[in-house]
Amino acid sequence: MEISAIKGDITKQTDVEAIVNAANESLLGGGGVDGAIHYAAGPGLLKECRTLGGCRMGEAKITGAYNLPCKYVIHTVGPRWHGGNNGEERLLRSCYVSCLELAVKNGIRTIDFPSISTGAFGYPVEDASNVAVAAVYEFVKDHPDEFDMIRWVCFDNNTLRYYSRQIGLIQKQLS
Ligand code: AR6
Repeated sequence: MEISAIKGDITKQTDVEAIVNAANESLLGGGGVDGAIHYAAGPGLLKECRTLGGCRMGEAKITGAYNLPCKYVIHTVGPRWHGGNNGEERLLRSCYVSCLELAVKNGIRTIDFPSISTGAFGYPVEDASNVAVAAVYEFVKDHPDEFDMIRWVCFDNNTLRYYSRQIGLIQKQLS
């Protein structure tokens, strides 16, 4: 079982069954990683998303992956940052848990996450990485045999640095 962070484009990963999309409530596309995923998947993805009736913040929905190299896309809606006292942490944690629950339900053992909420939604990346990495380790502790790989694909060096550091800190505590 591997938990890791790499730098890259999440739409280009060829060794995972599912990638997570940082979407908005409409599930009808947008900019950032959402735009990149819809562009790479092709119009079939939008067509399937139209049938889903959107998604609430902190929840997740699963679709096929169409022209992407993976099998599934798990769409989640992160919180918008409003200073940190508006449930942002609870909602961000809920995104990770909802995605991992959907993965388990669908027999997905390898999954890539983007840095949910830290782009257009403005969540400070250091805080988001702490919440995200803690949520994943906690989930895996309760589901020890369900995954082979959980990985963040970070688009820039700064984001990668925070996720790598947080993973390193937790791994040190556990060893
Ligand atoms: N691969 C990996 N990470 C990426 C990629 C990519 N191809 N492209 C961008 N990122 P954002 P959010 C990084 O804004 O903050 C959309 O319009 C990006 O650098 O994509 O959750 C949706 O429709 C950043 O580190 O997502 C929503 O309306 C991270 O992905 C809204 O933005 C997240 O940035 C969601 O905002």
